[in-house]
Amino acid sequence: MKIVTAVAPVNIAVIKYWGKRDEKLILPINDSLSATLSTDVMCAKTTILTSPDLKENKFWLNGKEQSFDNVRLKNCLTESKLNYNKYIFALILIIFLVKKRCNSTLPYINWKIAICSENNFPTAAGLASSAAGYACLVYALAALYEIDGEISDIARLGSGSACRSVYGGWVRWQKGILSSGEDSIARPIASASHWPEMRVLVLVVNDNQKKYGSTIGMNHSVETSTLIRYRSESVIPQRIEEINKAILERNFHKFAEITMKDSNQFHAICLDTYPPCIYMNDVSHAIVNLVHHYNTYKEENKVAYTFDAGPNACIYLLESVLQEFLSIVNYIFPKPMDIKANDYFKGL
Ligand code: 2P0
Repeated sequence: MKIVTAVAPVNIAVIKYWGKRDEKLILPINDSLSATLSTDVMCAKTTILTSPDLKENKFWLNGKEQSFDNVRLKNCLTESKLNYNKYIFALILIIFLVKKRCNSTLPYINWKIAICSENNFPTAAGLASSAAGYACLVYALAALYEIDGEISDIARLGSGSACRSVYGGWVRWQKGILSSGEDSIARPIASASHWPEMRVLVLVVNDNQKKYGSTIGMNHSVETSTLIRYRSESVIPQRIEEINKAILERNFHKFAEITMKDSNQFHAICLDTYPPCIYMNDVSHAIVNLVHHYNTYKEENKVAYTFDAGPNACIYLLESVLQEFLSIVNYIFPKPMDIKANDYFKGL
C-alpha cells in the first residue's frame, strides 16, 4: 500500500487570466500573475491511497463520494464528450497524463486508487477553489507516481488558474504560443520570502455559489467583448512586465496601482460582455471607494484591492498598515463582512 497527502493553497491573481484561445487544452489569451497564499488558510487537501486490495477507483470530494468507474464515464473518455461531468473527466485525464509521465515500471502503477479531496473554504464562490483543488490533486498524484519534472501543464488541464497554485510565492503563467500547449506553463518569479511584509486579506462579501462560472463567463467575453482583445494584445504584454519589476523591486505603490487597474479592467470586460456578467456588488464597490480614500489620505498607495469572478475583495497590503486598515474595515462594515484570512503567504 502507498499513501500520499498534499496541501495546496489558493492563488490570488494581480494580473487576471480571462479568456481562452483553446477551450480543450485550456490555453489562455494572455499571461497572468498571482501570489499563492500560505497553507494556513484557504487551501485544498488531497489524500491518495493505492493498494492491491482496492477493487475499484474511488473518489470523495468534500466528503461526498463521486461516481468514478462507470459506463458513462468510460464513454465520455472514449468519445471525448465533455458534457457528462467536467470535474470527473478532468480527473481521469489528469491521472492518465501523470501516469504517462512516470516510470512505467513502478510496481503499483496498475493498482486502483482512492482519492479524498476537500477544501476548507466555500467552493465556487469566486475564491479560487478549483485552482487549489486541481493543483493539489496533480501535486499528490505526482508524488504518488514519483514525478520530478513539469506538472503545471497538467494542472492547467483541470482549471487554468490551477497551474499557478502548483508553486508558492509569486507565479507567472505564460500563455505560450504553441498550439500544443507545451509552453503554456507556470513559473515562479519570486518566493514568498522575497516580500515578507506582504499580507492578503480576503473580505468575504458573499460566499454563495457564483451566478456565472468563470469558464462560461470568459467564453462569453471572448465571443462578445471588444475590450478583451485590446487588453490581451495592447495592455497585458507591457503591464505584466511592469508588475514583475514592481514585485522584484518591492515597490508597493506601483504594484498596487497595476493590481487595481487590472482588476478594474477585468470587470470592465465583464460589463462589456453581452449580456454582461456582473460579479461585483454594491459592497464590493464600497470597498473600492474605501481603498482609494485610504490611499489618498496616506498620499501613496498603501492598500490594493482585486476582485475575481465574485463580489469578494482580496486586499493586498503590507504588515505596517494591516491593523489600521482592518480597524477601518471593521468600523465601516460592522457585521456582515466576514474577514476570512489574514494571510501570510509562505507558499506550498
Ligand atoms: C484568475 N480567474 O486569474 C482569474 C480572475 C477568475 C477571475 O482564473 O475555465 O476557474 O477552469 O480555466 O481557472 C478563474 O478561472 O477557469 C480565474 P477555467 P478558472 O485567477
